[in-house]
Amino acid sequence: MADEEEAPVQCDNPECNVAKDHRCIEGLELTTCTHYGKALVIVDRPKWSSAPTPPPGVHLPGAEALSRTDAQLLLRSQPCNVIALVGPFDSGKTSLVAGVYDLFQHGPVGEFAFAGSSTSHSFERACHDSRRASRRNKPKMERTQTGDATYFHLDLVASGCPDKRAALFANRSGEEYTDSQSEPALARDFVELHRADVLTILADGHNLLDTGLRHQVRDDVCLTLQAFVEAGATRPWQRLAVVLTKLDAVLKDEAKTGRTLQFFESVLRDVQDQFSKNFVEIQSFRVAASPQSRSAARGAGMVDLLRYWMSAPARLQPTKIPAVIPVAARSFGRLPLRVNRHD
Ligand SMILES: Nc1nc2c(ncn2[C@@H]2O[C@H](COP(=O)(O)OP(=O)(O)OP(=O)(O)O)[C@@H](O)[C@H]2O)c(=O)[nH]1
Ligand SMILES: [Mg+2]
Repeated sequence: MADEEEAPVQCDNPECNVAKDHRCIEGLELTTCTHYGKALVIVDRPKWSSAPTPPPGVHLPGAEALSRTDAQLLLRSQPCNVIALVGPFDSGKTSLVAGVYDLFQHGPVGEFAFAGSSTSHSFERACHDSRRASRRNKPKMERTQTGDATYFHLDLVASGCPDKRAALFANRSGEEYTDSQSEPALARDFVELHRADVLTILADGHNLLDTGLRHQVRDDVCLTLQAFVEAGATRPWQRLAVVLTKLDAVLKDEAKTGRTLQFFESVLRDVQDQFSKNFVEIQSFRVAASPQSRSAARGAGMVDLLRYWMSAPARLQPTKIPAVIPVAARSFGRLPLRVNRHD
């Protein structure tokens, strides 16, 4: 009877082929995967025809930061690396995203060339306040509003590679990440973490200079990661980047530079000790995305970071499955095979 037919295998992750191969794309047991068993929801872009009266003039596509739904559509349409930027308020997340876009204004960055963006208005707005055209004496960045993460999109082409690959940067207000330290369950709703290829956690270089505040920086990094792990928001195939921001401030205060960098290295060691088993790779970087002095060049350290962000996603690399050799029921079948060697 129709009622007794087996329910179809389904998963709300569009990249997962569990219906065909019965294997979770994230390498999890089907019973523990949070996507398994949920129906795939296909969300259509709104069409002009559904609007009551289209506004007059030429209709150009929007170029604002993407919502979660638009980011999902982009993920389905092309190869993409997702980069989640995590750090407390003022640690430099938005400046880092704007800094990457700004680097491409002068041509290719390392082996990567710019190949387009669907969020150029938001990039431009984020860059404006740190440019001379804003007529500010000091670069200033608007604080990111609380609420769902928004996504900045860049298409890049690596030299020697014919196809473009997108970078999708998830940007969220720092307060929300800080709140998750005391309430890890909040991190379950940070969807950008679940799909991130590179989780990027920021350590504010300016605060690392201060002997009182630097311990808070260490706690912010370790407690935030601990909360994400407890909430099940990380994946074992993810890479982790631990990034010291505002390198110019650290280099400017020469008397404190050495000890500040040493302290950052000790934060990195703590992260490696506690979280090596949770990530496929952990690397550290030192960057100046929006320097306020000449002690570091604009974009210092960011080429290496961009290379790490765009490295081949580990989630797509085949994992070793231990071979299980069935034990034969009959003694004859358990005799070792004799292999003829022709040396
Ligand atoms: N000296 C220096 N200051 C920087 C650098 N990058 C960012 N800043 C400053 O740090 C402040 C905070 O930067 P944001 O990028 O807004 O920080 P955020 O992490 O996005 O902050 P929230 O959106 O509030 O969570 C701004 O005033 C920036 O100008 C840098 O490389 N050097
Ligand atoms: Mg911000």
